[in-house]
Amino acid sequence: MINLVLFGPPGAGKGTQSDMIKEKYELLHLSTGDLLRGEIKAGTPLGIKAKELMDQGQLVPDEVVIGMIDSKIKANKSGNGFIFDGFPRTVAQAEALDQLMASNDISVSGMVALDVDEEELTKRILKRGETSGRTDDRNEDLIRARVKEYENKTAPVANFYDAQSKLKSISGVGSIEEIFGNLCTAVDSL
Ligand code: B4P
Repeated sequence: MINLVLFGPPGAGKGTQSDMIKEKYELLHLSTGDLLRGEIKAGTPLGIKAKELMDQGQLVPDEVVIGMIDSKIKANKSGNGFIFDGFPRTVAQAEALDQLMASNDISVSGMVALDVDEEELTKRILKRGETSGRTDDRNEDLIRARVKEYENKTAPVANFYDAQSKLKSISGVGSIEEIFGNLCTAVDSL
């Protein structure tokens, strides 16, 4: 069983690489961003609140995303494993994930971080915004706010896994196939 945390700043390519990783290793892909966008599309009270925060480049409260992930782990714990994309995004979420996994007799195998500089992130997200319809992709100020939120609240999550000797970093710049090759090497070594 492989339980992979794919980590990186907004626009680092987590979603892009997750789609390929889930096929190769037959993992269940859990993207909190996708789950939240599903709630927004369905017009649920959770989605309405989440949209407000996401449109300001802010994170959604920990208990909301932890609750969404909890039920998915319980329902799928007998499969080949999970790829967590965009989760955990705070140290509190990382602690909660460890507890959720332990209560299901499984554990996080490791985290792979995709390194990409801010200029490249901004370029990618603005380009995605031309077609994605995502209101959080629409301008540079908002993207900067998301990167700031990442630096303040999410970057410390890498230290959390590093302290458990579970962190590997690879470059997230280059062709999608090249990055996928390096990511598979990192996953195989977990
Ligand atoms: P997410 O949906 O996780 O979105 P993301 O960080 O923007 O994207 P990702 O890294 O997956 O980039 P992608 O592959 O698409 O989060 C959105 C929001 O939801 C957050 O801001 C937050 O408000 C909320 N949220 C989500 N999870 C949360 C949590 N756990 N706690 C609290 N709040 C949470 O790649 C980006 C673009 O780059 C794409 O267009 C892609 O085609 C392109 N690209 C990918 N790889 C490339 C490459 N190698 N070269 C060139 N372009 C590339």
